Amino acid sequence: MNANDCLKSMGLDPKNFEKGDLTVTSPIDGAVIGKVRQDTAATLDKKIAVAAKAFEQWKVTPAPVRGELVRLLGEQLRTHKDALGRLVTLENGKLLQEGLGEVQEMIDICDFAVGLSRQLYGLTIASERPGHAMRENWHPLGVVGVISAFNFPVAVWAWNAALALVCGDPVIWKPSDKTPITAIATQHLFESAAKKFGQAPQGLSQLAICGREIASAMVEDPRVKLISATGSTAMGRIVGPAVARRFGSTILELGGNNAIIVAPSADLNLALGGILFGAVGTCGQRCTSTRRLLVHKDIYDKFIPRLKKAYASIMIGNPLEDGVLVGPLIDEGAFNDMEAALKAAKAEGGKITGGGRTLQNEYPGGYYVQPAIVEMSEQTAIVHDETFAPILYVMKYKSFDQALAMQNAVPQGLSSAIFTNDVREAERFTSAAGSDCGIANVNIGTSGAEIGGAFGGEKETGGGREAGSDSWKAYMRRSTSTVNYSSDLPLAQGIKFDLD
Ligand code: UN1
Repeated sequence: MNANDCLKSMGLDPKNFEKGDLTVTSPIDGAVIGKVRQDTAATLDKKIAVAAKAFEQWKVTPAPVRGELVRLLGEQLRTHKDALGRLVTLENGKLLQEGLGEVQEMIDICDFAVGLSRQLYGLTIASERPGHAMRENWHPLGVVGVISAFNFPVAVWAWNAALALVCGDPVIWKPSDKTPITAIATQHLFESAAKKFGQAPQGLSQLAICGREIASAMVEDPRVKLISATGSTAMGRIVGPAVARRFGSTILELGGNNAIIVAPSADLNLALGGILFGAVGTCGQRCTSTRRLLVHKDIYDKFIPRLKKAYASIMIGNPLEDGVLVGPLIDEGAFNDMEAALKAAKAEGGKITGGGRTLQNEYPGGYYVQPAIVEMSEQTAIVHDETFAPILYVMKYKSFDQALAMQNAVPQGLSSAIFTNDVREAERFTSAAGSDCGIANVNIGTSGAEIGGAFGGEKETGGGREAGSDSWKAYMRRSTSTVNYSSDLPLAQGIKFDLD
């Protein structure tokens, strides 16, 4: 199945991808997949108005009815998992397994959201006044703007949209301009679900395909109550303050600089698997990718040669082919960033194994690289940066306290992991005195989180939480109601305010 076959099997006409002003190429070989039409400031403005109107109808549709639409969306995704997963691989370059996994994440969050549509619970609260009842109500918030990155071109939308829709909010989605075709396909599947559902207001889910300048209008528009943005910390520094200025709310899911600690008691086979999937999986282009490895000095000399050997045997190549574990980087810019980071690491004393471009004869238009291991004596300046490429900085530690301090000594705070069989280390790592990240794992790697947990991180990662647990609350507004069912009017705090 090529891209056109994928589109056709989902019910889209490939002819609609022939004339647009944005050309989309595949990272696999640089071939053009299609051309898509971009929004202008005027079309985006209209979409926001349509979404605001849709909100009026959607917010009073009962939540379990809203859930039925999301159930139908999940059904569409199940039916078209193969085609959409393959299209993700073609447009983004991740392995077919990972493309399918991404669509599975969409299905999973739809299932989660359907259940949630009957569980948008508020608290009842004990009132200090006699004959009074107090409770919290969760109400729909309004239009939600979703800004997503190329690396999870469809799943991130689903984490947001499935929750927003059951919470009563219309969604406008600005996908990465590197991956708009999978977004158009996803929107089409949503529209098929909405048609079956039959009661969705027009414009409940819309796409905004545009560059930064036009998207900034959505970020600044007070009709868009929540902006959920996934991308770099640099992007978050622009989006966060712009939304805050108008007192809108944000969910920011920004850069990570995720470390794995390998303790002396670790099961090294488990550690090896977790490190490989985390560091070279998705060609190091997950925000949860493993970027730092902290290995205890007593096992360093035994473990690092094993790791290097495993790296040397990894098959790099076309992500559609069986056996391949590392596909291409997204584009030349990503390759240049990797080269620059390796150059800086070398200048800062790093000892590099791997790195550099490969397969340029077979794929002159694709940027394939050898994943790199960089041994550093300490966490120098470059180790504090997130480079979206398969570079793993490896450092030695002497004591658990030192490992924890190193783990926490970077500006980002998304994911972290420890491989240990020492229960005291494991518990300390996940305790308040342990990892300062939004995700703290034991005996699994830093990447590949399930949707059931709240996903996101601290510090420069932005503090937002998406997907499971109670992340849904960010898509709703809370009102506290006190109802007096007595014949008196007692005041709180015992205040007397009588006329006589
Ligand atoms: C991302 O890279 O933006 O935990 C999200 C993971 C995936 C999500 C990554 N479930 O690796």
